[in-house]
Amino acid sequence: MAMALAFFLLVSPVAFADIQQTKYLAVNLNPGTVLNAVEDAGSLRQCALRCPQQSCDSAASPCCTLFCWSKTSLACYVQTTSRPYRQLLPSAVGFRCFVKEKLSHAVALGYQMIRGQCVKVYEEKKKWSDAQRRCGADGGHLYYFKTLDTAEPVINDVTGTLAAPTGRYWVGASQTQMATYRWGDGTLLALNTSVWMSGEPSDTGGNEECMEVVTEDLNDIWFDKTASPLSRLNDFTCDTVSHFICQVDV
Ligand SMILES: [Ca+2]
Repeated sequence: MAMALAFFLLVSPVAFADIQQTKYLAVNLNPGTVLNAVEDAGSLRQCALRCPQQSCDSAASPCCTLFCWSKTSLACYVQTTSRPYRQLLPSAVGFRCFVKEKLSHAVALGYQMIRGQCVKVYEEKKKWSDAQRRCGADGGHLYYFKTLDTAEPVINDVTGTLAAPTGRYWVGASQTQMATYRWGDGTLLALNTSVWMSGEPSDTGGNEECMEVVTEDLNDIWFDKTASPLSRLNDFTCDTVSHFICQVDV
């Protein structure tokens, strides 16, 4: 069961421009928010300095998306784009948390920071192209990923917040020409990669050009629960209305 991860209420802007090039804004986080490292820090300033200051524009280097510090326990929690550890914020009380300024707009729209990625699953259902437009209006795009080992915990956590999940979500990949599939950033989605479910992409009827992630098969006849890593990608008809996952780049 995914934790309740939602942010709530951005509060007064407090920037750390004096010690970092990147500004952070104060934010309240729910307990159980997934962060990925905890260290001791004697001050809020020291905690802020534990955030790697690299630009998030480079996938090769880690960047810090948010951090929290407790004056009581002197614990410093950080969330970066690269650290694999899973730490849960133990309490909303006594912690001062800060999110990267660039992401504060998305956070105010209900986006969550999960494993260093800024994502939101929509309860409403839309066609793939309308879903892409909805994400674009938020300043983002349909969620895309390159490997399931990094995407799977993000997908599980964000979709776990839905009241009535269907197990099928539009993501940012499509068939750009016959038998050629690309992620939303234009990179090739290879046919032999393990992200595909068994027998997919099937392009059934020559009419399946948009990609969905399948997390469960409610009819229990199609989804291979034993596959490891779980293979989750399916091509499907673009006009089907479905839940969808948006992402704002960090
Ligand atoms: Ca298919």
